Amino acid sequence: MAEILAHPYPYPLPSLSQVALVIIDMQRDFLEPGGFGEALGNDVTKLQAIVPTVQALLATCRRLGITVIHTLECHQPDLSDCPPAKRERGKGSLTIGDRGPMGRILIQGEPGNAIIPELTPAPGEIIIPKPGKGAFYHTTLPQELAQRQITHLLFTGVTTEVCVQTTMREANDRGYECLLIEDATASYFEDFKTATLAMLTAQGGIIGWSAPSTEVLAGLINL
Ligand code: TIU
Repeated sequence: MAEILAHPYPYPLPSLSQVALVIIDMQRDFLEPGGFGEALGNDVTKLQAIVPTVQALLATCRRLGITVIHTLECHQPDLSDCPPAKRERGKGSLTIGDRGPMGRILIQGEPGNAIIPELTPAPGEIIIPKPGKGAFYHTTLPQELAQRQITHLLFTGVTTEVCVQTTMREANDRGYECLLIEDATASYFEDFKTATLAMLTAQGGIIGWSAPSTEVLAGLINL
């Protein structure tokens, strides 16, 4: 069986049709000034370094015909899917639903809620709007994966310790073989990224694997 050289040990790869590239929340709201990330007090420029790596992975997965899934953290304009607890959290100057320079913060369809132009989904790629941090909560992701008999998920995106980690844990509990691509995920806090990679892969890969994008690309191309 083909594999990816990964941590803590090689990640077995089945047929390409059972693999999906999952790109978590690469939205203007998190990567550009004036969105949700900045409203929470973060330096959003920290996330931009991974964009070329995610682009390279996306290009290869498209060429190989691997399923691509984009997620979007967002809420309905009437906020009916936003728990008051989430809206009140953070106590920033702007919160979810408020109008900022890129439109209403974290609201579906607003300019700031869009995926960054470098990673715009292609026709046929799966787009999963999600009201929570995890992509399995109140979404159609479980059905999309089941329909395609996907068993292996390669994770990228932001932020490592919030939406990426939550989704990878949800996926692991549902029996998916999960690998986090080390240089294709970013946090506003470098030490949180380091800690997340360590805790997900500890104890023999208690939640899953991690690997650099070079090894992921080599594994996929050899499949
Ligand atoms: N604040 C933070 O680090 N992340 C989020 O709110 N959402 C995602 O990670 N997408």
